[in-house]
Amino acid sequence: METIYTEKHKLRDAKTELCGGELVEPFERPSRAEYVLDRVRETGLGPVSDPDDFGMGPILAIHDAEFVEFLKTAPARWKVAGFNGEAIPTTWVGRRMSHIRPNHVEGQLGYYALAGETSLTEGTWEAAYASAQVALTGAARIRSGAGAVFSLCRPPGHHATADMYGGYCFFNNAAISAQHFLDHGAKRVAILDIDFHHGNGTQDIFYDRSDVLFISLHGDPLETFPYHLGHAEETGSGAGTGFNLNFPMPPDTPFDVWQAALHKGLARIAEYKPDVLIISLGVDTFETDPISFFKLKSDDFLTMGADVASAGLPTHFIMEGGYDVDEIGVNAVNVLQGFERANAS
Ligand code: SP5
Ligand code: ZN
Repeated sequence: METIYTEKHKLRDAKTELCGGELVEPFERPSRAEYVLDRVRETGLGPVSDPDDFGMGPILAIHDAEFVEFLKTAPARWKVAGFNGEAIPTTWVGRRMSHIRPNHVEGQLGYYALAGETSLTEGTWEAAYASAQVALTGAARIRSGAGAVFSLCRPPGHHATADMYGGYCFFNNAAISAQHFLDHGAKRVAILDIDFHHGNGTQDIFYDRSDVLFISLHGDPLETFPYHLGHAEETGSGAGTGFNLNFPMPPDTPFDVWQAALHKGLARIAEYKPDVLIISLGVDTFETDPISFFKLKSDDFLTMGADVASAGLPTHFIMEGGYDVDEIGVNAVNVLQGFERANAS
């Protein structure tokens, strides 16, 4: 399987994350992608290629233009406003407050952030742009006939909505990939999100549409990030009713329980008959992930890869989360190797 990767992810290198009332070293750090790349090379998974440049068009097919401009300019504007730390929101649009966009950069952070842990920094926009190009290049390979591709995206994307960033995400790589397939002849795309956290951004972007089926397995939002979306009752709206499927699960969920939800999701995908399957691949379901609470073991990632292969679809793997950095390479590549071994046998 080919991997798409660029070193430009290193431009996303925040020094601070707001965590438990302290500013700590971010969990989402450059070494994550390095360890995954090392493991891709060590296992001989396949060639590693640079992304092509598809420009802003496919990003703007998903994201609001003023939001994109805000991400690009906010770090410099934050400095000009006289602030010394990295840009983090201090306000939110609370219930019954106005959705009029403020002029001041501090107010705009509150307007565009869906979470406060993610600092905006110089370089973030360029890294997020490159991450989207990685996903677009992976999608193009599938369109050219590849059976499976691994887009080693960083920063991740599944928490980003059309006009909100947060949860370490800026551009929604999976959504950008899905729309790219639809704009080039696909009729139906399924996105299966197996990151520990609910893919609130992807759900929100496609919530009223039937041309994208969104399925997410995740920690119950009553107990964990992103807290305010991801309940089982969220099944889509309007034309999208029945095309959104959430499987929230409680603390300490072991693999057999998680896998039963995966099988239900795969059954729905089989019924939907998509032209292509996108996997939002987070490995923060791992038992020692520092910010998550599922109990999956490294070998379980091989099994889930084989299960995904049983769908028999062109499959675009897009990297999302995973914060036990020492094990992220083994766990992520195990999914891909499990997929490939199942296809070979
Ligand atoms: C892409 C992705 O996986 N994003 C996850 C964003 C999670 N952000 C909130 C992290 C909260 C960390 N709290 C620390 C708890 C330590 N036990
Ligand atoms: Zn996650």
